[in-house]
Amino acid sequence: MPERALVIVPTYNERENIQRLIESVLAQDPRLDVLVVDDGSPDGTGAIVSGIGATNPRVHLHSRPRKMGLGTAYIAGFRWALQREYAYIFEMDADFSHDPAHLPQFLEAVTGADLVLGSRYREGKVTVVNWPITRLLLSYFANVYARAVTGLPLWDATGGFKCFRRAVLESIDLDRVHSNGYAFQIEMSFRAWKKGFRLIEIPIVFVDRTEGQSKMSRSIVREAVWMVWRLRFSSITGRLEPPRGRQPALGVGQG
Ligand SMILES: Nc1nc2c(ncn2[C@@H]2O[C@H](COP(=O)(O)OP(=O)(O)OP(=O)(O)O)[C@@H](O)[C@H]2O)c(=O)[nH]1
Ligand SMILES: [Mg+2]
Repeated sequence: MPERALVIVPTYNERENIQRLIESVLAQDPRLDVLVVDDGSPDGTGAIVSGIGATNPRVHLHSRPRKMGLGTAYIAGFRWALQREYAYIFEMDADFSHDPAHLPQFLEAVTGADLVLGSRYREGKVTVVNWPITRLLLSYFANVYARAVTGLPLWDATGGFKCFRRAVLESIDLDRVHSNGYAFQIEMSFRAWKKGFRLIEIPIVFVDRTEGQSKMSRSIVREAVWMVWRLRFSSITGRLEPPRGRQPALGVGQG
C-alpha cells in the first residue's frame, strides 16, 4: 500500500476558500487526505467541510468549540494524524497563500529529508506576491532576527507550509510546545532541528489572500519576539528535550 499523507488545514472563517482548496489539494496526488481543524467558525466553514466529508472518505473535520489559535489547532491535528497510519503530515493555510500545486514538490523532497519547509526567502530571493511592503519587511526581518537568536539555519522560519515525516512528530513532546502564532512555526522547526532531523527548504510562491479576512495580530508578533529567546535559553540549559539517541531507554517513538 502506498504511504499516505495528511494535509492539516486550520480554519477560522474560510467559507470563501475551503471547498475550492480541498478540491485542489485532493487533485494533486492520490496519496493525500485532508483534515480541517475548524474553531467553530461563525461563517459555517465547519458545516461545509462536514458536508464534503460525508461523501468523500479522504476529507475529515475536527471541530473545536471556539477560536483557540493556530498552534493548538495544529497540535490537535498532529495527534489526530499520529493515531492513524499517515507517513507524512502537512501544515497548510486555507487561504490559497499556499498553492496546492506545490504539494507534489514537497512529497518528492521529503524522500530525502525529515522536514520540508516551503520557503519565501530561500537564498535571499523573495517569492512573495502582493504583500504591502511593510508586511514584507516585517516578515523578512522577523526571519533575520529569528535566525540570529536561535541559530536555526533557515531562510524562512515563520512560514506555515510544511511537510513532516511522521517520526519527527512522534519524537517531539507535543505537550511541551507552547507557542501559538508565528512562534509556533519557529518552535516546531527548532525542536526538529535540535533533535538532529534533516530540514530542507524548497522555494514556494506565496500569494496574499484574496478572499476572507486576516487573523494576523500584534500579539502574534509579540509572542514570536520573546519566544525565540526562550527557545535559545531552554536549549542551552538542556530544558528543551534531549536530542535523538539520548532518549531515556523507555522513550517511545523515534529510535
Ligand atoms: N483553527 C484555527 N485556525 C486559525 C486560527 N487563526 C487562523 N487560522 C487559520 O490559519 C491559517 C492562517 O491564518 P491567516 O489569517 O491566513 O494568517 P496569515 O496568513 O498570517 O494572515 P493573512 O494571510 O494576511 O490572512 C488560515 O487558514 C486561518 O483560517 C485559529 O485560531 N484557529
Ligand atoms: Mg494567510
